[in-house]
Amino acid sequence: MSENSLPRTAKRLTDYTAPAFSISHVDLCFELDAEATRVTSVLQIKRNRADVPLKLDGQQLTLISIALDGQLLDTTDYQLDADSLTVFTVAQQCELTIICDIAPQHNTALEGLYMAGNTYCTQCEAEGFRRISYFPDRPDVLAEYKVTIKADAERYPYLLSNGNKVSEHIDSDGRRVVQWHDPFPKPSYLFALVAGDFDVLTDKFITQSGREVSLQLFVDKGAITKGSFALESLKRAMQWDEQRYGLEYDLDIYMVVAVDFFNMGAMENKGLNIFNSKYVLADAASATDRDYFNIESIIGHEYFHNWTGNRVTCRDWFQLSLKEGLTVFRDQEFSADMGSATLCRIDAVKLIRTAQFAEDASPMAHPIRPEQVLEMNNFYTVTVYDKGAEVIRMLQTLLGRDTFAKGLKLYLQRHDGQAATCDDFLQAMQDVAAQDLSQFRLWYSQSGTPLLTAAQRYDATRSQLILSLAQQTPPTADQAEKQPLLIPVQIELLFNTQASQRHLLLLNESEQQYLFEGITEAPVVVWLEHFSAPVKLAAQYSDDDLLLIARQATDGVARWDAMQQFWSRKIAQQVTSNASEVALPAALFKLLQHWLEQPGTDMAMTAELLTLPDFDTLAEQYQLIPVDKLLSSISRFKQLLAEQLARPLSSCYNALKTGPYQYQDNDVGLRKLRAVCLNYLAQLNDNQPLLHTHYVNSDNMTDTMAALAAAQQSKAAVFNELIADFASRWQHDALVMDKCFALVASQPGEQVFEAIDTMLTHPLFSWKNPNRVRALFSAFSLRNPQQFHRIDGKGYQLLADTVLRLDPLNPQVAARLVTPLLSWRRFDDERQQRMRAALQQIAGQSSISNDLYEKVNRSLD
Ligand code: B3K
Ligand code: ZN
Repeated sequence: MSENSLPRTAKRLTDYTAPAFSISHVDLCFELDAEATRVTSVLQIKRNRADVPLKLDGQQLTLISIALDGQLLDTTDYQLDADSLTVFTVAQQCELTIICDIAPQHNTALEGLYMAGNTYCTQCEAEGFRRISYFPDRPDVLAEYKVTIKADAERYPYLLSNGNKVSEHIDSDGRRVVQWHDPFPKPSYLFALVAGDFDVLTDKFITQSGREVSLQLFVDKGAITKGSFALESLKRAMQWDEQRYGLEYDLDIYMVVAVDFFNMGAMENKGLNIFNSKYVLADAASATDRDYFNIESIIGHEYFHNWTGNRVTCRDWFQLSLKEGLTVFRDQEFSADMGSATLCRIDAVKLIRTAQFAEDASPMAHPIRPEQVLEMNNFYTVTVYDKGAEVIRMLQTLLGRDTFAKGLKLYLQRHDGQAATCDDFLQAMQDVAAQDLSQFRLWYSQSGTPLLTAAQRYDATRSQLILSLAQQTPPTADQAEKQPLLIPVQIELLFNTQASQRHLLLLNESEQQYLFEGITEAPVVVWLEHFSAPVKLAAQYSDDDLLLIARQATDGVARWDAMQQFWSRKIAQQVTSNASEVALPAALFKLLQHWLEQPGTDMAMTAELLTLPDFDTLAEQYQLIPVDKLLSSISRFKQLLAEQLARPLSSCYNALKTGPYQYQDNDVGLRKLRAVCLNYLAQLNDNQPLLHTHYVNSDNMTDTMAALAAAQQSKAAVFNELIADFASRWQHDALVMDKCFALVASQPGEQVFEAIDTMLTHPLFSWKNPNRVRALFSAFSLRNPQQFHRIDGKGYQLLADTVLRLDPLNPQVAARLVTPLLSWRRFDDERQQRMRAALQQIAGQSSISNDLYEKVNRSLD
């Protein structure tokens, strides 16, 4: 927490200077105590620059003593302020010993060392280590760590840190004392410590070079059976990285700990990953297919960081996408290889089209390598992560898979053990590809979503096809001027004969034309196949063209996308048509019916083809979002489909049966398609008993959630009955109660406000637990457009009150929650006024965190 009176100056990428001091070794000793943990830190320091004092970062630390080469310093030798400790005179080389106390029990921000229930754990990325001890807390200071942990032996059977365990004994005070050593130099953000009592799941992995790695998964007592999927996923990830990129794990032990209080998904600390328990624990009864998918993907993500992030880390935090964009790309490729590649890609595209496009259009717009940051935690964004992954994907498309893999190898070899930059990465790619990537580099520095305009002209007499592409990136809040980018545009030409051609077009100017000879009929062009670039597309398609692509395109993503475009157009027509009802072509119903009657082998894909775009996807096509008209148009078309297709929906639903629950591709697809059918059928009044039956007959959480979600969206009376049963059945399981909280908070009716109030009194709800807070309030603000965007502003007010209540406890979570309010300029006057009032109420508080300050101020500027 900073006072408003403190200077709040953003850091800039251009101000980077190399560290004035390096630290070769860190020796840390922790004497754990909830109220006063004593941290002794011995640093071996080397000066890199003359004439500068030694300035260390530190926050919320109680300094006990400092000694330089064994000599205690007195207060005239150093200066202490709220964020740093400066030692005036330091030799070329020295040993600095700092003792301070911290209070994990009172650390509700969940940064640094804190208590997750009875477990001590840490979160140091980005700048949490400075809450543990005074240190140059920046990613380009890499040191070798030795860690000693002392704690009550009975209450803390497991004392964990990075690297390999060196020794363990009980001392004369009955304390367990464990020592760890991590041989790989690392920045402070990768430091980790965990102390607690757990159930442990163990296994081993033999690497491709024959080394044995011990795998250990630590979970809450009693949860051991829920850990096996995560552990199996880890082994799959280890094997995949060896096969795809030849990358092998490097320590003798790999530990994963699941904790119940965590600000995000997980953290890749060297050799000791710490996970939000939501992304570790799973069984059929309590986890959905989506939960299983997420666990595998996040376990993979954190594992892949061992090379892309840990062995080669970031020089400064502006380079975050160097490790995150790349590692998201790697986890996406892993998930694609483990299950349905098309579905994975569709998921990624949905995220870009909703959250990332929205971020580009918001006051927080930034390039994947931001240039100016006040609070680093605000930049762990969908732009840095997911657009960053799209940029890496484009590079792979441009260079080809093999050259890209070689480039990655060269980058890792060249920079192993170093803190690198995005430019270093691109340089390695450029060196292997012998291709000039200077224009491609703009993707790193330019924010915003390019708009691609595509057109075609066919000349039958010459058998020529001329394709034209134009690009234009609208100005963003952070950058007015934009330049043309290098955009890979994959296309497929579909001919009546069912023949097709695929090409890769490179667009590097504002406008370009491409000539194809020997084309004997006018094709339908599938533009931007597989979403080959993170751009918006304007192409002149007829309804028939889109339905043809949806039927015939080779790429599943393109087929799904054609249906999305079809619906976006119909909904846009409905939005502008005032009272008259936009008709749907008979060919559409025929096609949908065909899919329902013959869902094929990839049923998850069929489910996607049958699903309308959601509110957020549609909203990104408007500068000024027509909230009410969008909602009513979506709902009208959904109702129409349910009525017109009632019979095939019902037959399809009845024909789909699975055996006992398994997380396996075919079954996942089948459950997904059944859920889509159920969702439509729930729109029809005489189908209410079906929801009940689906719920009662379910032997797994996926089907249970399908019934609850369908009941909730259809405003069925049965929802109240089912959710009450669900809440009572799972009242003791916090992770499942999160699903209940989210369903309650996203119900479209106005009773939601009272329902949220009631949930706040639930014994498992806690303002201190980010999962609980997000389950209720992110679900409300992100998945309940009807009530969040109420014209009377009650939804905005609820969010503002929540954010203000949370900020003193956990600024990081508060700042994430506030996001939907920031885009107030994109709504009608009345909503604008109310959203702005909510933001002003937040900005007007005498003391708000830097996290919140940066976002709210950028928005009100
Ligand atoms: N690197 C962490 C994220 C840390 C977020 C700090 N606010 C998890 C990940 O991306 O793997
Ligand atoms: Zn990551």
